[in-house]
Amino acid sequence: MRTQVGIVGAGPAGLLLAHLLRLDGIESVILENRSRQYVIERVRAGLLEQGTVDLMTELGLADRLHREGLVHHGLALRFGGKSHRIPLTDLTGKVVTIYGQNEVMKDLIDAHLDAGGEILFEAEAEALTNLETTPGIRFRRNGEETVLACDFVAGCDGFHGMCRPAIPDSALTVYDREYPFAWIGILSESPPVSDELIYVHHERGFALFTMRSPMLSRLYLQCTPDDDIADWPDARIWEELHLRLGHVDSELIEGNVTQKAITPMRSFVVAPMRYARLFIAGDAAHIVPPTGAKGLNLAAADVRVLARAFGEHYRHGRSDLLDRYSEICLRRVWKSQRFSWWMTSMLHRFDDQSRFDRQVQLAELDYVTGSRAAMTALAENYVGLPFEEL
Ligand code: RFL
Ligand code: PHB
Repeated sequence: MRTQVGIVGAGPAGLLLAHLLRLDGIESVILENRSRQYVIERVRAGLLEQGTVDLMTELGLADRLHREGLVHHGLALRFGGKSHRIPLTDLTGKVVTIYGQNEVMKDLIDAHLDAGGEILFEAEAEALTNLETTPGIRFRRNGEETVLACDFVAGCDGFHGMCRPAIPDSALTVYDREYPFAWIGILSESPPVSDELIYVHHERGFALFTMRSPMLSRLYLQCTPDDDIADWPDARIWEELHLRLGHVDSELIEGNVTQKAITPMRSFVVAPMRYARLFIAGDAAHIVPPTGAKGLNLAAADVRVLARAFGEHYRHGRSDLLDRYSEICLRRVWKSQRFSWWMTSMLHRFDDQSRFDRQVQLAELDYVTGSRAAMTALAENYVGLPFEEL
């Protein structure tokens, strides 16, 4: 088996890359260890930057996204029992769109298969071979081992994948930060409490009120990293959501909870995002805490650069952009890291916080919601910084 670019992982990074390459006349094969059903049903991100929506539109993949996505022009930061609106569009001229990652996955998978693209589901990549010369990906499918030979490997296999660990430790620098909290996330069959997202800073802990559709709410609560989901029956979650939200104009309606999970929080980067003929992208190379809604958007920004670099290589025989891939991506990655860390630090409860630190945190919230300059800084990061010039 042979292709030009062997892609490990059919998440947003792997699939967007495959589409970009196909449109540029470059062959790829995607290996995905999970089933198609599993990949489509996995509930994760929900907020797309305008640049991500524009990329999907350019690729001709955004018909349903434009029909069903919810366009947002602002968000609320809520603390001290009051909501403060950040008018994202007034401040930046841009919008963000709520459209579930699982819907993005459905659209990308359907369109890629319709166009004759190759995705092997339930095919687990086990080892990468000859990365310096003639790469291969050894994978197992239906109990059989096969090698996919390729010119390059794109490691799009997420944080727990096998591509990053295939790079010798001595060739990578790891930057890591863990937070002393996690999020419980639920999906509830009930209308959202507000048309716009509400990020809540509360002494009981952070909460986020977001949505998937006018009839489906997505809700998050700060919890501890060692919390057990079994200790969070629905009634306890709703009680906490009510307490942290406090009194707002419309009522928080409780619905049937269809999904419930705990997500740990970390910030993580490896550099460089390349080793020989292996290029890593998306969560395989970096993780952000979800408070800034950047993970999927960063994955899209990485593969936009990577696809362009492969295009230059195959069309003009030039490797300049491949050589600069990591450096170009990491500039955006670090700005997203900074923003996600900042939002996380400003909005969460820290148990070991000193009285001084607590007052500084409150002053930060007061400043961010009171100064046009500070609101603009938040807004331009939130809607997404411009793509890098290539
Ligand atoms: P993914 O999505 O993890 O996909 C990797 C794929 O690789 C497969 N795989 C393998 N396949 C073959 N062989 C192997 N050995 C393999 N090992 C792994 C996996 O099965 C999987 O299909 O990585 P990718 O493509 O880099 O995409 C990253 C995004 O999924 C992630 O950053 C976002 O979900 C993060 N995120 C958010 N991002 C946003 O931009 N906006 C948001 O609003 C947002 N909210 C969130 C989030 C993530 C969350 N969780 C659950 C972590 C909210 C939450 C709660
Ligand atoms: C979501 O809708 O799931 C979502 C939105 C914004 C975030 C994180 C998650 O910051």
